Amino acid sequence: VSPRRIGVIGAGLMGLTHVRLLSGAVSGAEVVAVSDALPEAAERAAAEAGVETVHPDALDLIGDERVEAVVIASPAGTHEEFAVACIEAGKPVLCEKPLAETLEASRRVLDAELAAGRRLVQVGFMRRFDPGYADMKTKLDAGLVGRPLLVHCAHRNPVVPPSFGSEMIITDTVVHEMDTVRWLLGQEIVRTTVLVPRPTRHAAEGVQDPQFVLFETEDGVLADVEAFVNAQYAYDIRCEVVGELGTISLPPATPVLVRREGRDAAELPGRFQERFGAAYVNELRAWVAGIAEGRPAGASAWDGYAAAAVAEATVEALRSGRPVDVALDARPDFYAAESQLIGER
Ligand code: ISE
Repeated sequence: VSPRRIGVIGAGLMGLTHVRLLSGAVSGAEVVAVSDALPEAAERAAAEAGVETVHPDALDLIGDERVEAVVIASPAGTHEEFAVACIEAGKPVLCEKPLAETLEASRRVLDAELAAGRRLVQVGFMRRFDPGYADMKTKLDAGLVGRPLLVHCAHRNPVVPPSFGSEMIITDTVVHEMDTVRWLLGQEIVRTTVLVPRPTRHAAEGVQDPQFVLFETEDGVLADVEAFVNAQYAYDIRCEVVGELGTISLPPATPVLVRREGRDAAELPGRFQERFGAAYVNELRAWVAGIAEGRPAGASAWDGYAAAAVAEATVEALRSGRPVDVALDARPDFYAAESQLIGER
């Protein structure tokens, strides 16, 4: 079978990661075009991966008849325009999180897919493809610990750029737990609260870091998330589900323990690309396989829209210091049946 021809929009940190993984770790796919607002970035990515075509304009890449499917890894403010263009071109699209920059923009992408009547959008919530999280979901769904009651999460980055403000901690970092909690529990988040301790002196002036976020789900489960993006020591992700019969915890990312000179030391990841390397490969493999088999994989446009609704409410909770209800429309049946086919024109 000839490999699926992929176009990648964005040649920055994530775009380059996807170009490299699609070229080197995902059989059945080849990157045939790259675009970036900075031509030299696109040229560099293309040269490195042996990609034949560079499109200065992302819409030209989407319209390129050689491009069969698209990865969007450009800034969040461009996601709506490019995702809608892919839907209108009938091309499957893997859109990096978030689905779009605002709730309204996410709703417009959702409506475009509903109008097309085909599940073409997968959102890049890659933790669903992390082996540890996937095993947690399998054991939860098997009822091993009974009904979940509480979820405890920690999301620690060692450092972020000074431009990474208090609200980005919610929209760019905690957004992962918004999807993870919804996906693990199979429930929507209906209320959100943000509490703040005294800030770390390692955060930029005026940035509230850490933050303590509390989600309540539609069936009354409470999920707390410690978000700490200037934790200094490592990239450290924790997740524990507490059920009526026991708990299920994310395994440590440490592959090996080294004992020497009287110490027992574990190597901790320093960056999210390292901690979730397998998740990114698995996500791309599932996306490419899903296209070939005509069935969607991973987070849908609905999941991206629901995460945007939770993010909007959580930013409001941070600003107001009060609990905020999540304004979420009813989920269309189109997204209830997981077997929705991508189909081919
Ligand atoms: C980044 O965009 C990610 O996706 C990482 O998983 C997250 O830990 C980091 O805080 C984000 O900036």
